Amino acid sequence: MESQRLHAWARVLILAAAAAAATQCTPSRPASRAGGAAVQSDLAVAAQATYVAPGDLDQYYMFSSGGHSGQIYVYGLPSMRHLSTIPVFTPYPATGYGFDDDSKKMLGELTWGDAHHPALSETKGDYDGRWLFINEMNGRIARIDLRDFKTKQILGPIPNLHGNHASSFVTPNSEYAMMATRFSRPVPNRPVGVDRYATEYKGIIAGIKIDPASGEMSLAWQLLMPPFDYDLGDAGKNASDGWMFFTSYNTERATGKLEVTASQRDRDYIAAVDWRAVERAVASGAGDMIDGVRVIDPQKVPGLVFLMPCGKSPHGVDVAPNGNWIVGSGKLQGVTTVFNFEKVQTAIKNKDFTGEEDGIPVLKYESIKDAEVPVGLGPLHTQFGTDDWAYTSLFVDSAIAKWKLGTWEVVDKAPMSYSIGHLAAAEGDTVSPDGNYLVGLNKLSHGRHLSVGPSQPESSQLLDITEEKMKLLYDAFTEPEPHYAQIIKADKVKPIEVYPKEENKHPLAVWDINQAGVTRQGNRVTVKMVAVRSTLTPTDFEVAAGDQVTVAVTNIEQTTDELHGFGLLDYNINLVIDPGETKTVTFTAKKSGVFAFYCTNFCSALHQEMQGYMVVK
Ligand code: K7E
Ligand code: CUA
Repeated sequence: MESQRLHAWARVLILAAAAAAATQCTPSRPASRAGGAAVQSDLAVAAQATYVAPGDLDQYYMFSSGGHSGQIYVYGLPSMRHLSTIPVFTPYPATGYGFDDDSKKMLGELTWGDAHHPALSETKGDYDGRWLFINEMNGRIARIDLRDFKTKQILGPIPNLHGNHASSFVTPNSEYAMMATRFSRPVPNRPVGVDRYATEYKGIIAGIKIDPASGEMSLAWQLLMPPFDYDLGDAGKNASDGWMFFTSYNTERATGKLEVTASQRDRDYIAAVDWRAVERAVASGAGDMIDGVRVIDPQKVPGLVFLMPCGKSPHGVDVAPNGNWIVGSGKLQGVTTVFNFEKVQTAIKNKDFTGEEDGIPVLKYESIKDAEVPVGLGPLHTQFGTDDWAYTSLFVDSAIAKWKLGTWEVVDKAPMSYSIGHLAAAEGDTVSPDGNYLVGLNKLSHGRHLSVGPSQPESSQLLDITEEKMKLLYDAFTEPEPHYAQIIKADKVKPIEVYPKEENKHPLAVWDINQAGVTRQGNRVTVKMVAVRSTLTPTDFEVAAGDQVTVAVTNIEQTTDELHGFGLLDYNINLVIDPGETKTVTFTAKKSGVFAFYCTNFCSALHQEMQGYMVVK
């Protein structure tokens, strides 16, 4: 009882502190007693600002990386409701992902992926609502079609590049998504001792070409880089369109206890890549084929990559909407550094270099820097709002700093609970951010939700950024593991409600129950099945033990939300078929006997009758 009262009191204090901080410049100032009424009305305002009444819809979609859950979580803003889970790198029985032939093939041998950075497709630097890309540490990148919110392609693991963290940043007209190595290793991969890391291990930056019509990704080229740990990236836009920026740490080229050995230098680098120049070099036949990929060594083709010194162990690099400012956050510094792209170009032209790394020129820091903004401790990532406002997450300070591009003045801080990593602003990576909302994606949450045991629920915090002071509106549970998210205006996304019958070109589709049935060729059996309320036709079928069986289920419904499932017991088979869709599953009938199949998605009053048998003789 005593501890419960204490707990409640602690919560009041935390809320009061958060509300107070929203109206004070100094974070975490405890509210005075006299402030109680003000706190109360602040909370009421916050509650109203996030309340989406029954029947109303949210204004924004937020696509949130699920980290090593391998999935993407879709939230609505401002309600912060979790609307949907898009399985990408991990099987997900709820949608049958990873069970049917196509998605199983797409996942390959890996049943997990550590996803980090979703990137919406762009046209002229604006989110266009067509596709969503996301990277994964096992050297893969995926494309989700926002027409149906389904994963359509997983490219990789691609050769040479190991630990794909600095990805999937998309260029302003979706020409490319990018990839870069976190864990350098020998290229091509071979067993070379770690003692030869500094000279024989290499990093890779890869350009993943995106087909402008279909979104299909292909590996276009790779750059051979010094063995640094490439961490994050952002594409140039407007003034810097055609360039790509990647942060790196461990420019010490150290091994072992990196927390010590890779924190020696005061500055690491941002690699600036002129990707149009890389394209020209590729077109002229530069580079060598390594493991089937065209790899260019910048040592042999000068002018493709330049290194911008950035303070210490930088994490995020973020290009401002005008494209001229490049913000690099040194996580072991108290400042975030703003570079000026025009100055970068001048320094390149004047060969204003202070050295080189494996033949790549290092630009003179003083010549390319515009400002060191004293944002606070542990700056990680920066997002942008309207009117040149910038917002930087501070992991160590556990806060967000609001500051102004151009004047470099820090005007506000909002405490985060706790230890913010990424942050996402509405349309925040575009050439014209919306302002309105900012979401802090926190790494820890201790005490912000009901306890569910040692693994605490993760927390995201929604802020109103329309006014001078940032205002905390809402704490939302976030599916782990939060990394980056992007927020797009809801009306830019135009999802379909059913797959139109005329678009279904699946060779095994059947739209008439009279055409459903079993055909056999040798020991290959094909079952064409129709799913419609409330029967799976054929209702039973026979095969022989050892047969290779393909069941193709077509859901012939053209009604919204009328999904059917096909669960086959004891065979680990679980399909979910959307209206108008055909899915197949192929298996060997190893076990003999009688096995029930049934619809797993509740579809009608007679859903429970939607069942049948497979007899294996
Ligand atoms: Cu983008 Cu979380 Cu992979 Cu920063 S990382 S926090
Ligand atoms: Cu079909 Cu339940």
